[in-house]
Amino acid sequence: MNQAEILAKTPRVLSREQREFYFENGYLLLDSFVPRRWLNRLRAVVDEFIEESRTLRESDGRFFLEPDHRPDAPRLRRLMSPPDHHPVFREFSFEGPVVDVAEDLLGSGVRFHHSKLNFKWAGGGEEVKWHQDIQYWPHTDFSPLTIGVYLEDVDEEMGPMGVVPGSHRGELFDLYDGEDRWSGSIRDEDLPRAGIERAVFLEGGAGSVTVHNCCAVHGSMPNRSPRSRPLLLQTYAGADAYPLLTVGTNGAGGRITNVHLRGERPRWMEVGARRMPVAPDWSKGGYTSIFNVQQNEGEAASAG
Ligand SMILES: O=C(O)CCC(=O)C(=O)O
Repeated sequence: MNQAEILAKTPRVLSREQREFYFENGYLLLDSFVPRRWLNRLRAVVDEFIEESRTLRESDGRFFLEPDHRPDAPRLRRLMSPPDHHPVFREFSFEGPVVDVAEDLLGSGVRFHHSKLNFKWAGGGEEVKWHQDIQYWPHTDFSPLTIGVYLEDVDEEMGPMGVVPGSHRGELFDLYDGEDRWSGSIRDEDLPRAGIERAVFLEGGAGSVTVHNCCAVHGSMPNRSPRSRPLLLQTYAGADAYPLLTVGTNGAGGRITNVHLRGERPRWMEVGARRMPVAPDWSKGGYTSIFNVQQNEGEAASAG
């Protein structure tokens, strides 16, 4: 869907100015957007996970720990794919108020791609170097966006999300280093072209929401404060944007990925500037063979 088509739709929660700001700048900040009721539920679950992490000595499939994590002093980098691990996270990512934000910015259809909870722990939680996201999980278009929710108040000392305004319309940088290894960050020699001196750091009270487009240059400083900065991130794409398998982290995220949440499931996609009708999604089963389909035999033949 193009921007004019998106703007022509009646929004659920965002004003026209907010939508136009996002299209122009590639990011948005919604101060204290998530209601207290939701925040309390999310924080209670996060506390359970922090308690559970005390038993761990090293990172596992769920938790990424900082090197000096200890049972009596947990230090977490990230909880991977929260919706895989707790129904409250799943409910939030699939039905929470952030899905309305995604719909207002993407148009009629919304597909959930993945989620993660970055803790940026008190007293040294690490920086996230300048990067763009689309190189990590390429899609058939550039609609994907990531919506972050600060679970606590976040000020300048705590390493808030920083975004370079307008960078989503600029260069897509090489995230390999000079020796052809994936570094996941923009090379030092390319940074002068990335405009990071213009970066805007998105501070906000608990429940504030950050949105950044998959092409926006973004990153964050270390957390130098004595307070942790839990940021719950979820990525959504337009329903007609498809993740490209066999590149990046597509397919390697969580168990729950590529869930169609809102709008009609499109019967077509656009690739290489050509529009083509596509078969239903049988990736989770139900397909038998071309013979069954063409002879219209059995339920599977008409699945989808
Ligand atoms: O946690 C942050 O400050 C930034 C996170 C981010 O950009 C990422 O995980 O891709």
